[in-house]
Amino acid sequence: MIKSKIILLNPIASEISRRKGVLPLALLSITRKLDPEKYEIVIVDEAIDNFREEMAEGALCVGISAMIGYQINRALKFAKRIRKLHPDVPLVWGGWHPSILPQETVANEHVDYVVRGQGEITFAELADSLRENRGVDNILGLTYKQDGKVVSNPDRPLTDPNEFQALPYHLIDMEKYIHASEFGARTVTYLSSIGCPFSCGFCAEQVVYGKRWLPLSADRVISDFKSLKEQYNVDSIIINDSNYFTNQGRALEISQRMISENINLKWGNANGRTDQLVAYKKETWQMMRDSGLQCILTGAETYDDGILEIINKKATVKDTITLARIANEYGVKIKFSFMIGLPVRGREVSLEQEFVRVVDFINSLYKVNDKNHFLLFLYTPFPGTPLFRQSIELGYKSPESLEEWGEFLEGLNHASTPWTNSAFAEKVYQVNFYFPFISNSAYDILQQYPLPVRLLLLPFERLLYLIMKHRIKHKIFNLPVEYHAMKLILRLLKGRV
Ligand code: B12
Ligand code: SF4
Repeated sequence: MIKSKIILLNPIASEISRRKGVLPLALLSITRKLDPEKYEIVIVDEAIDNFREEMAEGALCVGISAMIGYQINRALKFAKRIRKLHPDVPLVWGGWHPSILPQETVANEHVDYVVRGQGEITFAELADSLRENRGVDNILGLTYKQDGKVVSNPDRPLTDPNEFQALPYHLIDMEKYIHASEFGARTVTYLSSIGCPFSCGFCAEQVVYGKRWLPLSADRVISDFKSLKEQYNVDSIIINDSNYFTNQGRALEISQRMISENINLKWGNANGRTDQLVAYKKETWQMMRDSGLQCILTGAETYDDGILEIINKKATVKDTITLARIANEYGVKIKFSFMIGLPVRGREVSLEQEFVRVVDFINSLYKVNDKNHFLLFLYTPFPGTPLFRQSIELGYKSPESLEEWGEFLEGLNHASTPWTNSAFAEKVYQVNFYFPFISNSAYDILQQYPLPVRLLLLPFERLLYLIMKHRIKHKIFNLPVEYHAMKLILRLLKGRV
């Protein structure tokens, strides 16, 4: 049987994906229902590989993954180059942004099809239809152009991810992705569940996975961990799930089996909710810690229960404080993420006051465990979410075309809403920049850099710690000489670390 060539492109999503070799999990996933007898699959990851448009010569289609911001920008650049040289090769877009705004995405001349949401089956059906020259009107979850009009077929119900085979890692050069991290010398990323049953007002999860949470079974996770260890000798795993801890029974079983089956992997950055984690039993915390859990990522979001209600968080400030205490008891670090500048109607507290209160709250959490880590983001409205609609009502002007969505988020120190401004955005960015240095785990974080860079940074680490700690503690942010110097050094090092 003659094989049809399919090119799958992962444009870089930000400078982070370029540096750390984030696995192209989405592209690996969507190959799983393609018949290997019929298709030759080429995965091209911009962070690792050199894409040349000649590669698309004779391809059945090119699949492109896109999340909001920079990845769209890069995706469009590739799509334009391919279209120019191979105008007959269909361009199929998938991922978060096309799933949230499929009609607007397909309206672009460099997009022929949009695969909405979970892509495995829809993409395989589309590939079969293209190969056999069949129509696509019966393919669920597909949006496309027909006779100059945009057509959206009905949604595809979600498929239990346990029905899909393990990821075909052999399609990529894993050695290029295994990287040193704060958790180990050979770290990879992994996904153990899709979706999230909650509906926080700022989060796009509910739009793409409809408040469903579908986990891989403990059995499957353990078998995947074992094969990652055996085949690739990894020593640590970064969990990319949106909500790893939704089912306590599963989390406990995975940890118990990691211990009883001697898996010996460090794992971390798993996302969890404060309210769910504080309800976990002592036994589960112990097992998770003993199985190698290093660090949990959680959305604390704010210092105020009223704001938590506005954003439909369904968790309280008390949950945040309790989680900091519990995790500290078990020696697990927490990365607390906060956001500031939400679209609040009839705002009673000024942004400056909100800023001071957030920093005060963060200072109080440092006292619980000074190894904790914090992230502070200026709120950015994401399409499809309830707070996006509220932001529009409050005067926010959103990007409209795909090109504009690609420019969106350029530089995170950028104020996108009318109730913030660039000086305030810069201050938020400055504080966010300080956090890794003052977490008292800066040494662990430094481990991911090559030795020469570590040697260069280490002597300054303590000095920066003292200056930045003083600034955060007393909220003095003017004349930030060290901030600008560090930014300059990091810019110079970019591409070399
Ligand atoms: C790893 C990650 C990143 C990596 C990059 C990943 C990459 N692709 O290179 C980094 C760290 C760089 C990153 C950055 C950002 N990210 Co991010 N990220 C993730 C994370 C945690 C995992 C992505 C992943 O691999 N998922 C696993 C795969 C299997 O799932 P999937 O992507 O949904 O893929 C399925 C379908 O979407 C579809 N599909 C996907 N691609 C394609 C392509 C084709 C051709 C087809 C047919 C189908 C298809 O099929 C797949 C299998 O079913 C997700 C959360 C999550 N759980 O998914 C957030 C997530 C995607 N990120 C998000 C956000 C908001 C960001 C940032 C904007 C954050 C910020 N404030 O800076 C930045 C964007 C960069 C910028 N500043 O411009 C949002 C999405 C927002 C949106 N509307 O697009 C998510 C969903 C987090 C969230 N819950 O809010 N991110
Ligand atoms: S809990 Fe996290 S993933 Fe779930 S809706 Fe809220 S922010 Fe999104």
